[in-house]
Amino acid sequence: MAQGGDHADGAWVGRPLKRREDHRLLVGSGRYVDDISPPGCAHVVLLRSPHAHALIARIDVEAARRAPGVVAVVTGAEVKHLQPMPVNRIMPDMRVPPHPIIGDGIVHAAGTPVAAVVADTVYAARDACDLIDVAYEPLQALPEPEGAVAEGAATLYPDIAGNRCFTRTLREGDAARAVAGAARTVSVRVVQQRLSAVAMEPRSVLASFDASTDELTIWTSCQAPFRVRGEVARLLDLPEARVRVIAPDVGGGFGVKTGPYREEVLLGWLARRLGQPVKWIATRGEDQITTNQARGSVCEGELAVDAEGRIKALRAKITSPLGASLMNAAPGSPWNHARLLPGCYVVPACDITVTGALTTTTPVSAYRGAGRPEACFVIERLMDNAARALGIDPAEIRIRNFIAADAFPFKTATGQVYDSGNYRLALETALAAADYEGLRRAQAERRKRGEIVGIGLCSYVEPCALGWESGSIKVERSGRVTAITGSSAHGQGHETTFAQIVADHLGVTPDDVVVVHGDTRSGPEGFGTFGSRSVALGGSALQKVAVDVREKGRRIAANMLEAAAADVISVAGGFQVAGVPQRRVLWREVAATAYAGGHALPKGDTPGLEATTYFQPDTEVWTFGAIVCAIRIEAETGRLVAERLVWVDDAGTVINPLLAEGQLHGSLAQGLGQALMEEIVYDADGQLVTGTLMDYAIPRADEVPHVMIEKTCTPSPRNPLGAKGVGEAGCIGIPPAVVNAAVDALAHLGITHLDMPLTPARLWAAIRNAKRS
Ligand code: MCN
Repeated sequence: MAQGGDHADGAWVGRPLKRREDHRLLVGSGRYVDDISPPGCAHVVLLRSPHAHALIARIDVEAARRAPGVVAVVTGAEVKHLQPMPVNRIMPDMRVPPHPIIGDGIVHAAGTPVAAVVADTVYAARDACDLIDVAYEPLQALPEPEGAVAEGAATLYPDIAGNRCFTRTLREGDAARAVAGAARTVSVRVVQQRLSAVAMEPRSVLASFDASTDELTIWTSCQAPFRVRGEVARLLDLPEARVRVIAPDVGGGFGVKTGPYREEVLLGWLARRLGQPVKWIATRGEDQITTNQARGSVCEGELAVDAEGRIKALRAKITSPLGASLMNAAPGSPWNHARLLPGCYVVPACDITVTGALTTTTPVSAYRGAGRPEACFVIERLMDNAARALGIDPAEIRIRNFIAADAFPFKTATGQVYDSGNYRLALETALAAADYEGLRRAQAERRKRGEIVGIGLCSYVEPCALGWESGSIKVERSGRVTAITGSSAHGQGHETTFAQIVADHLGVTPDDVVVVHGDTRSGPEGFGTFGSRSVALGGSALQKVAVDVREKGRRIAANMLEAAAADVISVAGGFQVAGVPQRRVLWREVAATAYAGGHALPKGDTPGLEATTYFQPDTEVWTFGAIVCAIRIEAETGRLVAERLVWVDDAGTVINPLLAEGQLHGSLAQGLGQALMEEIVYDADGQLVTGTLMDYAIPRADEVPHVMIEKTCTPSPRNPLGAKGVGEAGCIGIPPAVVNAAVDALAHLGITHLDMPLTPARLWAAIRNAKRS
């Protein structure tokens, strides 16, 4: 029996369709939170602490309450009865500091709200904020993670000893013994700079309460509306059925908008209490100081190898900043940092400890990569150091240590189960495309002429698709299809990608499929979009449920055609009796029968033509890839120029190559931003020095180099599509490739390590200091 979804000639999966989402965004018809203004909407401005760590000795809001246009002024005392903000306690024995909706009595980070002003206009609310009189008694700030957990550091929370939120150790084999018996050990100390995501749309929330239905609706610029709904309902003690969360068009999330954030809870509370809609739109500066930052860890890594460069053991001590209050996903990045350290390699023994440090700063949590970039950076720097120590080519040492293509599923020393991979093929494909040998010859020549040129490699893994996702499909009376996903796209193009998947399995075209997402009212419970999970999980859920609906359609069609279901095949637009094209019914005819119900239905089938499913694989899927990066550094200015960038990314089955490549370009820009220019800086008092885009540099289009993208395809056995994720690869692979290239360029000066960002000033100083010594 031929199955639908076998429409080999008309297969939509694999086609580089342009995003159907783009037109409305490009012509300015996008609808973001700030575009929505219900009648009577008031505006919320939050007064935020200028101090990193301070007692609030007194707060007087009376003058603000009397100011023109002011509807209400709320302090921490009025909302302290609310349940605490959530955190995903994935680490054992986590000690969780308070995370109040509004600071009350004490603040632990600059930017913590101490009062909320609600007024008719945003200007009136801002003016009223100026009338609030707060007396602070500053306390010691601890912005850096190592300082926060150092012996004798001030205690930030009385019941959290040493400011340690958690410490977790991952051990396999006898790493100490392996190190003692190794031919060489190399080490590296990596200080990952803290980063900001800088989404084009700052965080924004609008809340409205309908007293007649007792229903709270929240529009929020977020990536996971179901999570926000669940937590807002819990914190405000409302049934989830009475809370609706909508993520309209979202102007970028990059992991930092998974939430929930305190503003979502506060606005929900205010809307209900005041009985009028309320809106809060973060200013750029407010976004920079309140939206979770990322990275920031310090890692001491050590790799032991034998005389041929084979890895014997890996040891690491990681200290990760978490900020003053924990975002829901806060422990996720440190955990990824630790568990992903073995990367693409066979590591027989490991001893890895990760500590989460509470710091008097903005929360530190997930941002594109979320621990994957930190882990990859450490192991890839160590591989280069080991190659240099033994005089082995960096490509060769990687090849000697890769997990073999026939060793999957493979369990790493940290207990992770990789699904499929061919790391050697990816690296060799990249080396060939880059003409690695030619590059090395040219490097030797150019060096003779005094040029500073280097070549950097990186091999990476990208775990994706943690958890589950839902999918729901309904064939309408017209024969058109509604597909509802629990994922919540904010730039990835799911409306296009998912339509391709559904079209293939129902025998319709993507134009026949309307993809709905981002509204908790519209479908089954969902998870959201982050961790490069949506295609492998959400796409697979829709694939599975499309097959369920198609099979019901086949049974109804068979009944209508008076044929056995086994003789009916799915064809473009509907079904036919195999080998008899004139005996055919269209989806709209099948749907008409399904919704008519009664005797026209096959025995045992119920009316309707829709289904819902949830998809959860046994383990994550592991995308992988390799990068070759050739750079030059201008000696006079320290400017690093990427001359050749070749990248192989293997995400298994790719649904839409155009969009997948777009994802690589986006994450390349952000990875390059980390490598070359981005850095969140706090001074010793915990003041954010890089609070504006005048101080926090992000790459512009003309600073992103051309990249040659090549592919290998190693499908995942963990989902029916064979798909893995692509969303974060550049943030993972680009920084170590660039830094390895820079160190390669400067090794002859005795430079063995460089911390990011590789700004012209930093490189220029490194070259000058090396020449002096
Ligand atoms: N894709 C594909 N075939 C695959 C995998 C992906 O065709 N095998 C394509 C699809 O078009 C899909 C897109 O790539 O829509 C991304 O798919 P996936 O890798 O599953 O990732 P998610 O959709 O779950 O997106 C999350 C990921 C992450 S973690 C961050 S952070 C990120 C990113 O996506 N943030 C983004 N890309 C972003 N893109 C934009 N424009 N804005 C963000 O905030």
